[in-house]
Amino acid sequence: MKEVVFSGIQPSGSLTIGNYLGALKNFKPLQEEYQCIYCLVDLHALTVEQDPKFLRKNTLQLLALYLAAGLDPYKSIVFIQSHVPEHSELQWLLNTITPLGQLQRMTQYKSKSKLQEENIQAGLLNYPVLMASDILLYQTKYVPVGEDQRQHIELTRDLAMRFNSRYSDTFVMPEIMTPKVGAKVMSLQDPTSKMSKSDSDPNSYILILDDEKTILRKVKRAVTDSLNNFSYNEDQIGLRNLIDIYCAFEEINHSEIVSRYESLGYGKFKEDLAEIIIEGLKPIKNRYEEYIADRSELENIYRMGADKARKIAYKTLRKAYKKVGLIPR
Ligand code: AQP
Repeated sequence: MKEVVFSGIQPSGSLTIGNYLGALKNFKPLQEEYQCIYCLVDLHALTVEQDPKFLRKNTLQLLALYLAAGLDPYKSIVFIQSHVPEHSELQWLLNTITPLGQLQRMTQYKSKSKLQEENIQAGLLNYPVLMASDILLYQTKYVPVGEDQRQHIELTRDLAMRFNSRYSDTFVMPEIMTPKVGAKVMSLQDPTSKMSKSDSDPNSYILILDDEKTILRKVKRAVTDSLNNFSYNEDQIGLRNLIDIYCAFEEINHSEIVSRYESLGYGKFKEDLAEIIIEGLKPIKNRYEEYIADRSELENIYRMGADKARKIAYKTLRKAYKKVGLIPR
């Protein structure tokens, strides 16, 4: 029996290179060694207001990107979260053992609730419990995600531990799996905050599907500093972020980049970086165009994925229901 890897991405917009380097890029190589389950977490996207038309479009776009990034729907299970109702059902059980205070301390809740300060929705607070349910339903061992999800994985572990110790062993204890570089790509306009697909400033992020000119323009506009000192350090966080992006695309060490560009300067570095991003994304973009054009194939894939996912999810849910004293259906 292979160990299980589970991860998901929200169709809350078009994917950034942050989503790519922190998560998507790392999905494909795991398929050989593990039973991989990759979800399109559409219910999570509802924690902020979505235009229904765009949500549908973004969900199919995300599926096409998963496939373009090399996910094989016959090796991995690829499905849409809302097609497997067990996710919401297990969430309810987990809600009953989740302390409110722990949810209120979540960094992502604190930052996103600022954007809806007048009218904070309960779904935003509860989102990490749904994420715990996503992970625990599949007896997941590893969760490949970006660094911003660490706190949510910790909560998932706490809930698994609480449930297991109250009702006996039910869930596998999951572990976070983050990439060595690219685990936290920062905004190009404000390198103190992370790059996000829902940022209101499009210059703060690069999308996987951005065209070449746009990528070059965004990289050139990226905030650096006026020190004119090409080095990798804590005081030059804008430059450091760009070097990290370079390292993640090229899979080389930052000291190699510093020695390559210390005499060439910021301008040449930015030009080359844009080129590296463009080249790195090109194969995915090309394959994406093929997948997105075949709507019926996308439908076959997500239906097949949901059928497989439901079989596993139902088994776990049934076990959890029995343990807490619910009469099996
Ligand atoms: N800036 C980032 N650097 C590295 N990894 C990142 N991830 C997100 N941003 C970065 C990783 O991408 C995966 C999918 O994330 P998500 O869509 O489920 O939610 P998110 O973390 O909230 O991503 P965004 O882009 O910030 O979306 P919005 O703006 O909708 O909230 C996760 O593995 C995440 O760690």
